[in-house]
Amino acid sequence: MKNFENKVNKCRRDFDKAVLRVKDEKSFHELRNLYLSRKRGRLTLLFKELNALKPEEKPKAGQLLNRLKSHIQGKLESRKKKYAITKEEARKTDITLPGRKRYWGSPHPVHLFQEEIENIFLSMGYSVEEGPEIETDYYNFGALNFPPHHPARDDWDTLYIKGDLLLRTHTSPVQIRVMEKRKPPIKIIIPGKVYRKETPDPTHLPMFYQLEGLVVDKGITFAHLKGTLEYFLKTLFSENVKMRFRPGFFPFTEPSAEVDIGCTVCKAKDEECRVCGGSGWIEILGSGMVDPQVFKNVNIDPEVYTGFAFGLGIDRTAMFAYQIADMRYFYENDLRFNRQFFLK
Ligand code: FA5
Repeated sequence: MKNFENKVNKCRRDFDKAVLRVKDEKSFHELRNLYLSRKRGRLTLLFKELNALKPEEKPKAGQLLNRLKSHIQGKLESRKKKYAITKEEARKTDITLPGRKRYWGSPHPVHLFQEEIENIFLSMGYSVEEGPEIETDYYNFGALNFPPHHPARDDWDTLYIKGDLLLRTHTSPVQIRVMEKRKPPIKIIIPGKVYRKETPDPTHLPMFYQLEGLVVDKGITFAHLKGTLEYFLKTLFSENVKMRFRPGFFPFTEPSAEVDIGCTVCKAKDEECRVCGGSGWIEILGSGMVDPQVFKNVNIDPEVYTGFAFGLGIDRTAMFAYQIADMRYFYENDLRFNRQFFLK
């Protein structure tokens, strides 16, 4: 009996090793025949040996063989499933398909547009300045001639942080910061993020980008302002861009003007245009001659120097340049939208 038990155990060990090599239908059938074939299978032969055992040994030996048989059948079955799955996966993989393209990161469309604008001004000899997004009441309002409680502040309502700290509502405070440090001639642009208490709609955002311009020197006139903006808009859009200066009010410029361009979305043809409201015009910037009081606030003599300034909405202008009907698309982070600009 001991001898028989040893043979059963060896058969099991041999099978366990061999079954790991079953990888396809052919090796499966070969192993199955080797162990379970009705005539010469190793298990069949062991069953035949039962006859040679003593009658009292037969029940235990029979049990051992039956256990080995279900072990072999079970393992063969699970092996079959495994290679069948592998085979199925191999069938599903189409190696002739083109590889998946990975997209590289890219600057945001508004930033790309900002660079385009900066390049035009750099070519005119301007330099780039920056300032903080968290400002004091003095730089955002006071030094720019907004007295406390003046109604002009209402249009620039923002988030107040603590004490007199607030999120800046425009890039104009950087004019003050630069003029405090540098004396004329000054010829700068100031791009940056600004914040306002606004309900988002197709042409308004609570966070957007502005680009400020400031030129201060002896003999600067409104004609310089007009010529500069005309050159800039023609270079950015086209020779045929329609533009108009409209009287406006800013506490820090006098006289002040707002600049509109002809609506590029409806081309003044849609009375219900969501962008221009049917007027055919859209405002893209505010501008004017630096108010003498602002010069006094930074110790520049207004009897000697004059200057002009302007503040352009970058997102708003990008919207018209790309003919996008809603500025909010820029910030929805929909890659299908953003990728259109990566290709440019
Ligand atoms: C100003 O912010 C002034 N600081 C501009 C200025 C600078 C005037 C220097 C004179 C001298 P205004 O609030 O109009 O002005 O904003 C300027 C431009 O920012 C607008 O013409 C528009 O293009 C853009 N803008 C204003 N509000 C929003 C908004 N909520 N969402 C997106 N763009 C806006």
